[in-house]
Amino acid sequence: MRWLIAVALFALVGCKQQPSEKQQQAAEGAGSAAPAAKKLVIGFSQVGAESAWRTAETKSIRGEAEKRGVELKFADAQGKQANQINALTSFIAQKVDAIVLAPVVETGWESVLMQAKEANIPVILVDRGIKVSDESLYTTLIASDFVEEGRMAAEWLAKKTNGKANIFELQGTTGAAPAIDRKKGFEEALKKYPEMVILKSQSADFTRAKGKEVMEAFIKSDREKIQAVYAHNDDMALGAIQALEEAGMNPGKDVTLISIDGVKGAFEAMVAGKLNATVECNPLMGPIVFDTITKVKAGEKVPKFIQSKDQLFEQSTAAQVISTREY
Ligand code: GYE
Repeated sequence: MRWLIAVALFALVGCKQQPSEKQQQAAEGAGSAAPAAKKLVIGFSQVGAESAWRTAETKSIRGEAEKRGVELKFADAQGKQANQINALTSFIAQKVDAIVLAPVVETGWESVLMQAKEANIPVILVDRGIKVSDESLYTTLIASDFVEEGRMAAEWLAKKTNGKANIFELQGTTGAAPAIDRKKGFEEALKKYPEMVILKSQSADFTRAKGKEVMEAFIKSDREKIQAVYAHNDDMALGAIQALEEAGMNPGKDVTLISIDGVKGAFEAMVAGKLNATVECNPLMGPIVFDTITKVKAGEKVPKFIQSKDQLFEQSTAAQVISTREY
């Protein structure tokens, strides 16, 4: 009987605890009832919910926090930097263990990040970079190379149109890193192709509704000239497709469209023959974000830029890969 109890007890303890937890508790509790490991408390200031990409990112970070037993304080800024600054100020006052910030725009962060630094709270930037005079104001940036995405889009479009096209560009949110850099990379790569011309370029704020609205204006003023559309994200391209169809035009055929993100809706539009290509920008950041925070909290050094890998997808393979898409 006694050995049975011993085996049962051993099994219980063995199942419930991972070795690292056991060691930690032994170190903390030395002998008597060991206190539970301290729960990490993280503040996450998110841009908003402007695109399918962003809701996928939110879901990934929230899901991973839950999986790891991390307490996540989530603040949706509804596209406003002022709301993000308020959220950060409040996270600092609450003495969170780390801050995750997806900054809506590049500039204007110095003062609030200074407060975080003084409070010794590491700041992990996700998906968008910032411009600060002192790089030590944030710990690391986990994101894609947007300039490279822009270049990939331009090269693909030049090839598709034999180096000759009137392009209409839908830009992301004014002042946001992905809008600035996706434009920069695209223009840089187009320099090699003198007959690839951007005729109009306007912000549509990364949303489907604005993408449709701006495209409607382009159609009104330049209907006969529109040969290609470059949208800084899929949602705006999907809005543009709607506008083109409503105007009796043929997106994907008379007008070549390329965008960035690689969301499910883009793959559906490619399968339907209405979008020609998309450059993937991976939003599934949860695992890498919390791995990084764990390292930082353990005093390990992490790189200043942790780059996500991007890949271009075209209509021709969309039907094959759509079922494997996770967002
Ligand atoms: O491409 C767009 C979103 O910052 C990389 O923001 C992100 C961009 C993404 O709204 O859809």
